[in-house]
Amino acid sequence: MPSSVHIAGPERGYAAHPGPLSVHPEVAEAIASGRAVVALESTILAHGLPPGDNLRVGREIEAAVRAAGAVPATIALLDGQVRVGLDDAALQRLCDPAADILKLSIRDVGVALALGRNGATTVASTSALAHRAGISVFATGGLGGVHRGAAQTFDISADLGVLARTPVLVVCAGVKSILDVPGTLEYLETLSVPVLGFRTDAFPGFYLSDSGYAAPWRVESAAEAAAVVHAREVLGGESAGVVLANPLPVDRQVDPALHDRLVADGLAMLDREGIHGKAVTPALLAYFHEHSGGESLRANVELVLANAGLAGAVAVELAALRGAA
Ligand code: PSU
Ligand code: MN
Repeated sequence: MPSSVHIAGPERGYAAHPGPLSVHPEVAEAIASGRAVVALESTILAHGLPPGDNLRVGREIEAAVRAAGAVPATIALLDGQVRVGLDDAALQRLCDPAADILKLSIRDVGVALALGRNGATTVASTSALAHRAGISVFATGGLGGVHRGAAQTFDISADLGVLARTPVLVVCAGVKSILDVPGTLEYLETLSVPVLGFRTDAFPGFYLSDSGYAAPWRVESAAEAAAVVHAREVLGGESAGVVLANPLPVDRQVDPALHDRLVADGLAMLDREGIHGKAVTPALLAYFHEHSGGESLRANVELVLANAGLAGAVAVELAALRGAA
């Protein structure tokens, strides 16, 4: 990768074995000088948004981070390297449905590297790799969570376990109501991951502004969210991340009646088709995009762009706080 440089991550084990982490020069420079950087996941591009829209949206997400004054670092596995910060050619490959891009959670990353496979990173793997590169703010659409029926299936997204041991702030629009929302909130409490509502007392439900469950904490500004991260750094001893849940404005959410119908039909489709494991989330998203007359896609794009902008603003505030400390 001539256009990238290798850097050693902040973890001692990693520094001893720099490995194939390839950080885009612009990103590496921003990290080294303490400027604001926002990590972005690539599963939303390769497996969450329909081909034809994903590339445009991927570029818009990066632009939203830049507009807020931060440097975007989309993370993916390409050509035997973990790439932190992508050029447009890499974004194009990720968004090409013919490119055989796998969905890689953190457990898959080493395997895919060894076997020479290309892949997109989930919230779990993006958070872990961002932390290793020295990035502490991350924007996505929706967090994975506890699935309905998890007591039988054990289907709980690895996103939650990684957040419990990775000090990264994840800006998301809550979790989709295809999940067990109260179960997810309970599990985040068990894992000691704080959850902040952004200017809301309600935990957002992705397509819906309000999931029907309360957010444990509320912050009013990007500065307050950054202050939370900074206070935890100063306090020390906390290895967990933070969830910053940013709702769609009520007048931009998906119509609740349409939403409830889609969720019921989508869950029935999974049952009918016998879909389970890591295929569940992409299959449901595709189902919604095909059966909502464009509404699920519109809402998904709006919320991810809003999250990218907010993450950029938080990263700017956090850089200022660290610089002032
Ligand atoms: N939510 C979305 N779009 C997505 C995802 C979540 O609205 O594309 C992706 C994220 O990458 C998340 C992953 O980490 O799905 C969760 O997958 P699973 O439920 O298999 O852990
Ligand atoms: Mn799962």
